[in-house]
Amino acid sequence: MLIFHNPAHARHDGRQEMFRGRLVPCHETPARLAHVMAELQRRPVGELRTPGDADLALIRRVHQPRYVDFLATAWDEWVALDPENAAVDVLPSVWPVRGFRDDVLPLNFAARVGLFSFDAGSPLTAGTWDAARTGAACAIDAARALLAANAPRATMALTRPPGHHAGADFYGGYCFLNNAALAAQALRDGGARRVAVLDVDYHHGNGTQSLFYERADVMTLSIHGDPSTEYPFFLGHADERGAGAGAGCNLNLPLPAGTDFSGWSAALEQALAEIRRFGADALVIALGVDTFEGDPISRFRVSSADYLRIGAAIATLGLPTVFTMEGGYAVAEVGINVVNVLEGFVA
Ligand code: OKP
Ligand code: ZN
Repeated sequence: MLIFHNPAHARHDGRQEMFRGRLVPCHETPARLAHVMAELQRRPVGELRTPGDADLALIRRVHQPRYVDFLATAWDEWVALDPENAAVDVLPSVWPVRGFRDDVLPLNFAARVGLFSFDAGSPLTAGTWDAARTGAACAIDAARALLAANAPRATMALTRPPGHHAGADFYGGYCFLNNAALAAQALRDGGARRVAVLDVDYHHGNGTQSLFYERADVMTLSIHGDPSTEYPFFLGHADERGAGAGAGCNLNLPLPAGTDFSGWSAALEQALAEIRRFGADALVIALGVDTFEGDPISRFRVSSADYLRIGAAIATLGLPTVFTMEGGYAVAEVGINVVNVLEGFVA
């Protein structure tokens, strides 16, 4: 297994996120990835690499160019408004909801922040663009490494910020560039005919779903907390099955809060059966370990040992596989849980 880790990840270090009317410390911290790196030192399940330069042309095909331009310049624009802004992160405060226009690009910076975001929980910081762009490079390189001669069976983009909530032209849910979608598109570009993206993070992968919703060449599947009660609330229901050419190519498996491994693994078996039926020739796993029983912001009951079984079950598909790192906020256990999935997969 080849693991592309993001040497710029710690440059994205949000100070605070909005929660119930207060600014609270961010859950999505550099320490998360440090714990995975430390666990990989103890249990080397793969070879570590750093990525090359990000393929901006590919990023601008998966995401809207005007959104990519916004991310690349947002911090400088923010500080240009007032030099004292450098001590504060960017958070949105106004959004174009139903009835507003989203086809005109506002000149006002705060208005553009709202246009391109969907929550106030995702601070944009001085290093966000560098971290996200380098993370995207990890995902693209991980996909391309899978298609090379003598390719390993699996690769990973070990990165943060995560990606699965980011859509064509919006960020949110701690995500800015959709690493799993970039990996899937790189696999398609490299010759994979049908790609499945299976999202096992606690939260529905709304960005990935929306990016491929009308496409028949990329199937998206997500196992997650029921959006009636769980973030991101406004997408992820079972009746969302894809549209147009992509009809039937999206599968959501929402589960109630409190679901334990027996309930969760039944959904996993259903997702794996769908991937076999679809005839995928490559797989992307959006790997969040916030399904863990000790996760501070999620409500499933998966144990550390269960992650070994999850990795082994995914491996039964026998597909070339790219893992992308998504959520997991029980910081002390995130390394053990991620490496357990990888160890279960390669065993
Ligand atoms: C990102 B990923 C907690 C509020 C929850 C958003 C959760 C984003 C999860 N105070 N805020 O899918 O792990
Ligand atoms: Zn999550």
